[in-house]
Amino acid sequence: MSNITLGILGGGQLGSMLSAAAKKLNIKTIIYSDDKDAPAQNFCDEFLFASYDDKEKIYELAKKVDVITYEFENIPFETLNELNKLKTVLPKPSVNRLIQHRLAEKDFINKLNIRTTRYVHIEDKKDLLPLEDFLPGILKTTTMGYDGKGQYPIKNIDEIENLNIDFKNEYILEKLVKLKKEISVIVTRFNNSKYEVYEPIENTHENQILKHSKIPAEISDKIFKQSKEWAIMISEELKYVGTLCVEFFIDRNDNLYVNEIAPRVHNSGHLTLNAYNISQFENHIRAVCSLEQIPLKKLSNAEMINLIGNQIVPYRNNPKLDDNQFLFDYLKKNIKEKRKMGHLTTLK
Ligand code: AIR
Repeated sequence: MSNITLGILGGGQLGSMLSAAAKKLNIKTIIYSDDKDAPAQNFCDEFLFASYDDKEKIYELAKKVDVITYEFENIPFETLNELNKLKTVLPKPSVNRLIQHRLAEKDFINKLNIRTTRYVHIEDKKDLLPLEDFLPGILKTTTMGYDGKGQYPIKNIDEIENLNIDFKNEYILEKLVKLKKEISVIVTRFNNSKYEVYEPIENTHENQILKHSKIPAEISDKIFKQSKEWAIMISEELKYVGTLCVEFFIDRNDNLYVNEIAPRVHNSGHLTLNAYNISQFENHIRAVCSLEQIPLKKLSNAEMINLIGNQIVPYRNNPKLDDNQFLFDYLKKNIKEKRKMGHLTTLK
């Protein structure tokens, strides 16, 4: 019986699945969220509802736990940094600060000689005008975006005139690659520079939200090897502890590009719950709590579909599942358009 208590900042579905994995390892979890309806309160041992800048509550959390992690990169850096003075926060807060900022993140990746899309920093609408060469592209806020939030596709120069966005934020403009497909690689790095890497996962998106993931990805041997190598390089350079996901583009000439890094467990890795001996969630818990590292074993091919918005409803009412199907309802109170409400994994 372990007597570790883990604090988790953020209370969405990722927090739920982390809590469930921790429970299996006899680790207690305290979820801290600024959403009073946070679904992870259904899975944790204790729930603290407070804003992320509530100093008193943050101290209360620190007092109660042995180690702290987070499930959402939009947790303010100052909160993580304050907490890290009191108890160990893993992955370390500086990782989050780097990756929270798209420009810093991309500069970091390029310094490792790893290819990204072409990008420029945009502070004002007029910065866009000479950048026809970067179109079609996507304008993205440098901070605080996820699931397509804060992202604006721009097809051609005429569209710039009609852009109705707030330049109080900073942006980057990324040139689109001639996309063949998207994959992700999930890696868990342990304290001693050891790794467990999952095989590349092939992903499809709808309206900039992940819709479908599958293993094996239909990719060349070159891409299979390179994507895993780059994910390991990135996690090593960050001295990362925990589970991390690298999202990649593959272009029509079979070139690989890093799209972005998620410093956390990732939606594309939900199929690892059923397709591997150890899921991305369990590996994250093992790494941040310094538990034993167990070699990964793939048990099955798999595919996962996200249930977005109303798509959860028929599954809630009358789920007819086959033996090889696993339904996860995130138990979110309010169904909203574009909101991830659950997922269904099918083993193949
Ligand atoms: N999440 C974190 N980064 C990207 C995503 N999708 C997960 C986290 C977070 C939840 O989505 O688990 O807490 C927020 O979901 P929602 O539906 O409340 O916006």
